[in-house]
Amino acid sequence: MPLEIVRNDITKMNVDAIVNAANESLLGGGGVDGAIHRAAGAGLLDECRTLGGCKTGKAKITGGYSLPAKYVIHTVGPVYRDGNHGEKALLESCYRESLALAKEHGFETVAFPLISSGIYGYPKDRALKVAVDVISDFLLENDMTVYIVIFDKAAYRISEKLFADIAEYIDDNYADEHTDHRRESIRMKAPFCASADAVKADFCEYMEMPVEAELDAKIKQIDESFSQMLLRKIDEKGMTDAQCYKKANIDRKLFSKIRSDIHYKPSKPTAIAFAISLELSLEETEDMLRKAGFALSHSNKFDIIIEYFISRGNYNIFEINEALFAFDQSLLGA
Ligand code: AR6
Repeated sequence: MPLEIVRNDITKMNVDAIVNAANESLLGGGGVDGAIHRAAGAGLLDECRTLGGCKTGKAKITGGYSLPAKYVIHTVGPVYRDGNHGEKALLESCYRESLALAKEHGFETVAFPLISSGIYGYPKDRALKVAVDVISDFLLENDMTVYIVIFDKAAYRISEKLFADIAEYIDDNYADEHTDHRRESIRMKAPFCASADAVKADFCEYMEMPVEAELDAKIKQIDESFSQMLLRKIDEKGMTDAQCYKKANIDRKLFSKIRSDIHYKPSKPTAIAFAISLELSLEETEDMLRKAGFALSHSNKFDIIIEYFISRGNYNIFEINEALFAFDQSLLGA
């Protein structure tokens, strides 16, 4: 998955490069900087001494020494004062410059801490938003797997308002299986109906379609697999394949597999990620999920959160993932 938010100690990440939230001297400090220097060993400080420091918003690279990561990209975040001193632009620049260095070195995997969000005081929710926005923009144009590493759960909070809103939506819907009473009554009637035609007519009246047209449409859909529906929808939406899988936060290899195997059965989070990327309505999402053998259920928090976002027309996969993470659910994507 191109962007993953994980809870971990960044010094344990086995990636091409981890990013260090350093200070302008590049000679070590507290927080994540201290942890990285301790885990890397003295060789890291020796190399840092040769770099001549680093300006706020810029980035420099060293080896990883005893870390599992091969390299360390050191960047210097802004000290947060009140948000009116160019802090956001500088923080964006840290992510951009670090990603540019990673790209220049041909890295495939990079892990970031939430820069500036500790000792430098940048509010964590806003620091996370900056990270997600800049990294997702970068991933629209580049192939790389980027991790945002969250050290402690408290560091990762969606806004109180959104959290409360989703919590209320879950409360209202959890385990309260949605029942369409009309559909239910048709189902109930069927066993007692003398004539099959009556049931069919009732069904078609419900669907407000002529019987033959309805049946025709249904039969045509029988043979359409998940993969075929996905490709059809990409065309209908006028998207390119790359736009679709990148927006879905799915990597190219997985997309190629789905494209070349019409019977491919994706995982549920993958199927939902495509529905979000294609901005499908709730009904279309359910249809697409059915083709992969899944459904959205009100007995499941994950599903309710997805429904919450789709029904509000919010298709920002990174925001959805933030909310899923906040509610301890698995994230969307491959
Ligand atoms: N793994 C992942 N994240 C971590 C880890 C870890 N091992 N340790 C802390 N964090 P900070 P800053 C998180 O203070 O705000 C240093 O002294 C932490 O919870 O490390 O950019 C430098 O030398 C927080 O969310 O960096 C500078 O002087 C995030 O990493 C100054 O601190 C960043 O917190 C930089 O301050």
